Amino acid sequence: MKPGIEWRQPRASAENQQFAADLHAALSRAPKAISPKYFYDETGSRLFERICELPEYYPTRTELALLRTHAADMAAQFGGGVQLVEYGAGALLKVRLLLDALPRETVQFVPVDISGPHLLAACDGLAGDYPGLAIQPLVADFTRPHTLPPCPRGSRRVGFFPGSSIGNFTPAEADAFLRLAAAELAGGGLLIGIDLVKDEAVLHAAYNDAAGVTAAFNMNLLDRAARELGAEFPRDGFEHLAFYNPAYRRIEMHLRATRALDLQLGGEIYAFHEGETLHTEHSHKYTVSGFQAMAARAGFRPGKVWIDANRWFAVLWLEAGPP
Ligand code: AVJ
Repeated sequence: MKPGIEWRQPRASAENQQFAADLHAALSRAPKAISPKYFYDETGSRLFERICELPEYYPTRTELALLRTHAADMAAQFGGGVQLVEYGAGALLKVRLLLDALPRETVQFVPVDISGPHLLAACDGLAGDYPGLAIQPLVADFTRPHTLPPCPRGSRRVGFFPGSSIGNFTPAEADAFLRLAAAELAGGGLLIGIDLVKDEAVLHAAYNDAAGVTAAFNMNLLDRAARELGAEFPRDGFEHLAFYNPAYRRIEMHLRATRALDLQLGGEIYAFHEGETLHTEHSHKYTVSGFQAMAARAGFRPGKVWIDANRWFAVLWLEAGPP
């Protein structure tokens, strides 16, 4: 084998195979579209961390400021003992602000994430910084039926879903998630971060940063396909496209072919015509009342809301009715 092509050899893993199958399906449908979950390999996760620090990307710092300022008020909604369930736990940074406001011996923390190694590494870090905290990680896809550890006697279950991650869901998927959460959090509640509808220029800048980090993050979807699956395509034939679609109140991200080109994946050839896109993500924006109405339909009773002075981002407390 010639040196220089070896890196193209696919690493066979279950995750790889799922990516390959989903990418084939994505490229076969019209319009072409793939789940944003495939952004987040090592490289993509690092790029996302850089996005969170961009001057244009307001959601992360705005939500962190809300958590920092109002953690005690948020924790007061939880009541006494709490089984705190974080959906899509990731790096476990934001939850620390809540944990700092709760008496440690009254908390059982249950981070749920689909990526086992990442979750366990993050839990190790958390355990080191929060000695005595009960941590019960659960490796699972939280959008699908799963079984949480039993809620300790005398505690309420409280869900935590920060980051406007729910924005990646279609309204139907968001509704399904809220129904599932309302059922498993019955008698407790959900603390959720949502990105708000706002001036389009602010939204546009947040997904079209001057440094090009979001473009690289978007392009990593195809870069990853090249690295892991041996996909071949003219890399300079794709460009980052992100725009606000007011009809759906969402940012859409696409990779757009700047000319007619072919993408080769596992022996199949997928043709793109000039201007054709692969839809890689949507990021829905909500109004507080619109989101509360959707949550109410799913079985929650809307409670306190914390919003920044610009009204760019909100953290909502939602009470889950009795079982
Ligand atoms: C992690 C889904 C909340 O939609 O703003 C950031 C992902 N995409 N820049 C978002 C993202 C492009 C982010 N979420």
